[in-house]
Amino acid sequence: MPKVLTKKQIEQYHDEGFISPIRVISEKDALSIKIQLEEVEAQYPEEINSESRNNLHLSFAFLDALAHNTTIVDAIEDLIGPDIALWASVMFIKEPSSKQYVSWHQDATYMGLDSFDFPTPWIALSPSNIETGCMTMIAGSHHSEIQNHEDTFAENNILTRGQVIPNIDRSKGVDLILEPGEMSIHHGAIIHGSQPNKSNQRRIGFSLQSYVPPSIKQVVGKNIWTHIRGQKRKDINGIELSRPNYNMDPVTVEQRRVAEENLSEILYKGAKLKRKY
Ligand SMILES: O=C(O)CCC(=O)C(=O)O
Repeated sequence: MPKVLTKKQIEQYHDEGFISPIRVISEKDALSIKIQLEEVEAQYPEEINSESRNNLHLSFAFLDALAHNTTIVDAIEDLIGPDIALWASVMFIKEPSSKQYVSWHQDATYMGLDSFDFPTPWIALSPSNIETGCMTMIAGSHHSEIQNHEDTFAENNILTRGQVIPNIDRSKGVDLILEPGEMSIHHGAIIHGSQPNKSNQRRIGFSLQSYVPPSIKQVVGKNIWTHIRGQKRKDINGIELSRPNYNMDPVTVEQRRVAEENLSEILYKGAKLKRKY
């Protein structure tokens, strides 16, 4: 018996490559997380900024709590089973009336994992819709192989390499409209992207990228993970990360540095340039 998802939602994930929307927390709680986020952005600008946006769940306890949120993890368990680790997280912020966008891509391309079959929840901390630049998915595209991606390093493209899959027909896209506190879940091989934020408010999405079962291994860099639920991974030469006891816990802030260096090596392997995110 699934814990959170319906049979139909599980089928939709497998058939179309995504599920949306799923309520995780109330709008009020999402606003409270947004307020905490903006407080730490002001207080620790070196730790959290547009270039330092990965693995913030290691620096900030309120984001660690979201990564362990029961509704999110129950939904993931419905898809991948009871033994769950988190590989990384990314805070995707598009500023009001900005040109930042995300080109068509498949997450699994550069993640260094030996499978493409893993789910990513994306939690809206502000409204995510056509005006603010929500994610758009090409339904069913996860059934095909990983496509050729061209690295563009385009200035306003907020993907690491500005990698893009050319010639995607946007008219086939499905826009994932989310209210604050709702999430979508997408498959590691689905083709997706997002347009600029034309509104006068920030568009903030926390991408838990991704939850993996023990059968999926890191094969490009070191395997460094956060244990979430069930049996702990026992990977030889792997590192299990700790959880922050409070914001800017020095133990996990230091672990974040190690995880970031490793992630950067993996994401930019073979690239001509390396950006700071
Ligand atoms: O936040 C966005 O617009 C894109 C996020 C994304 O590509 C992802 O979470 O995989």
